[in-house]
Amino acid sequence: MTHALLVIDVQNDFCPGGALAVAEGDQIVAGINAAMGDFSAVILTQDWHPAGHSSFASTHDAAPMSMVEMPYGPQVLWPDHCIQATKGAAFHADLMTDRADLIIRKGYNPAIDSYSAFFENDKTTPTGLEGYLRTRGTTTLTLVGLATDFCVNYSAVDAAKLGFDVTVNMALCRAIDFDGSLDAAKAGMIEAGVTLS
Ligand code: VGL
Ligand code: ZN
Repeated sequence: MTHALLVIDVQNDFCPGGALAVAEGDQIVAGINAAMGDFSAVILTQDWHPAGHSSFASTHDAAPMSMVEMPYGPQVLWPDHCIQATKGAAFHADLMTDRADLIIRKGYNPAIDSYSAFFENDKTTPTGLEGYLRTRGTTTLTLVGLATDFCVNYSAVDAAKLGFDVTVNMALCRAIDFDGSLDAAKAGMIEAGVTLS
């Protein structure tokens, strides 16, 4: 049985000074590094968008944080962030990336955003992470990272729906907290059977 640590999007653009900065996003890095030793697998996710991605407000000549209706449902329009191979898409310099068994990228499809590490925002296109975890015998997951209310939330809920035993270590997450999103995310995770610790 493998208990994996899933580290969500600890990237420069989500840290102070980044394009989609999460308050105190950098303050979880040391704690995440320290936690890695407690797990039999460490997996990092990396938000990885092509320039002109459909989730960018600039692509739609719209205001950042406005909403748009996509074929797969409502989508928040974000500032340009985590563009492939830029400094903003790189992991925070202090994150212990050497310890990772797998780095899984998401959001590379120009037409579909991907908050979850398991499925794109159409809720059907898989990233392949489920198969990776199952073939490694993983039953239990602990999630940490950025942002609590978007990519951590969507990943945790999908993982629980897929039947994994899921805990989110809230002390090692930070939130965007936009328009009530953090409270909604917490309620949704609990509803899905995720343990918030
Ligand atoms: C994220 C918004 C857009 C996240 C990624 O990592 O939570 N949020 N892309
Ligand atoms: Zn993104």
